[in-house]
Amino acid sequence: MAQYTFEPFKIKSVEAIPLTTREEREQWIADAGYNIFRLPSRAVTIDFLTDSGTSAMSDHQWAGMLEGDEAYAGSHNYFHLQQVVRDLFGFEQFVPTHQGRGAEQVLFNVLVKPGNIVPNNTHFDTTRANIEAIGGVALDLVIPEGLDPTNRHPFKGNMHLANLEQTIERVGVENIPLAMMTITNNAVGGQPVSLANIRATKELLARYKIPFFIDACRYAENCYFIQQREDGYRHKSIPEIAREIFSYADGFTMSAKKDGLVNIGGLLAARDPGLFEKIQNRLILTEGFISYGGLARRDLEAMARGLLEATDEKYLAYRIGQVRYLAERLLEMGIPIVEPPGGHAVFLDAKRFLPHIPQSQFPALALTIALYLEGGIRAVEIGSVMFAKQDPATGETRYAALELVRLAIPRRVYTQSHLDYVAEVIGEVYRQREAIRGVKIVWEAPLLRHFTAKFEMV
Ligand code: P70
Repeated sequence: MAQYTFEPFKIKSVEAIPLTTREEREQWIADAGYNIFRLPSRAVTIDFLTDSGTSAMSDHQWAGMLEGDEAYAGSHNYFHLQQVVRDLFGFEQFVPTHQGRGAEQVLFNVLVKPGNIVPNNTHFDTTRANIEAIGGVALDLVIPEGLDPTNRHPFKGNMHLANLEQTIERVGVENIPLAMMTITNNAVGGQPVSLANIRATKELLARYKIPFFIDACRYAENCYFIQQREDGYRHKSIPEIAREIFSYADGFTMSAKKDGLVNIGGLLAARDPGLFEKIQNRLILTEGFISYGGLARRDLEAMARGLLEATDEKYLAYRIGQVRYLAERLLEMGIPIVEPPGGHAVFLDAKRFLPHIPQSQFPALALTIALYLEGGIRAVEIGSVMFAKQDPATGETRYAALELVRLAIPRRVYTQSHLDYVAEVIGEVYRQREAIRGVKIVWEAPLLRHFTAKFEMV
């Protein structure tokens, strides 16, 4: 039987969970055009849509909110955040942003030109879209193990270094304004990247003088995996590992809605003074002044405190343990998932779960709908609705490499019995899997279509 690492906190405030009937859910999901993003949260019993901005803040963070000094410029909460960014990441120059994509938008607008290429281990949806919106090309270069759901490589998020070098040689340094590394690698299953791989990526890029940026939203979870799995790090603390990771970076973007343990907020940091000046100017134009970046100052205080709390080893052991617990319960029932489980979510492998549904009928979305209908669980499709592309030359559809359903677990929100309920619901859906039908798109937006598209059952 799977082991559970108990919560290193007790509950001070509670929020009621909506309970619904199957008839109600059938109505809700049809009204939502079969898109779980269109469901009102009062129709959802267990909300595993995302771990982003959905965490529970601590009493210490809430107390900090009351200490928000709502000055437009130079609030003391900004200086507290500056101290934390310096201590944790070793960066002197940073700006707050309203969330991760705010940082991406500012960075790419000052660095990326149409036709430029931006390699990454794997871009997530908004990073890719913000590069493409400028006319750039977002390139995914994860190692092949990362695309094999059953391969138990300990660092499946790693960058494919040979492919990165070949890419640089092929397209030319002048066409690559920066390269990125997403830790953990969300799109392939919340999989970690090793410190050896981060160091080697930096060394390779440094030889070509290409700036190296980290997409840092789940960096603390990545640090925990390094501590547990990588030779030489067993006795290093999480902040020590973080300092080493970021010592290799020329800058980073971060959605603090993940390992910042806040409901809203982000960060953008860069070492180069010339670049940082451009960042500040763009930030003032689009996000806000440099000492608040689109956030209330109370939000900066919550972020400063949350960033520190997320590096606590007892918290991380519970956090990663919770994801592993759900994964093991599903594996005990023979349910196909991405193995080993990653840091923030369990990913169901829809290609193996629903082999009778072709990719043209979006098996991962079909499974997402089935989970909602069976138990009011809201998961998210990370497959061809999110990532399929039209080949510009032939007009043919290139489907996503993986068809996954992500069960993203909000931090410090759900307990073991919630996870047991989720496992039972998925077990029931698995028993009835042959009856699940595919879906087709009836309406879609030109960019980031997954958020708003409407579907019909085939
Ligand atoms: C998620 C959300 C956000 C994200 C990320 C990485 C590696 C940047 C960002 C942008 C997005 C999402 C997906 C499905 C449902 C809801 C939300 N990821 N880099 O859940 O950050 O959202 O703050 O602008 O994962 O993975 P932000």
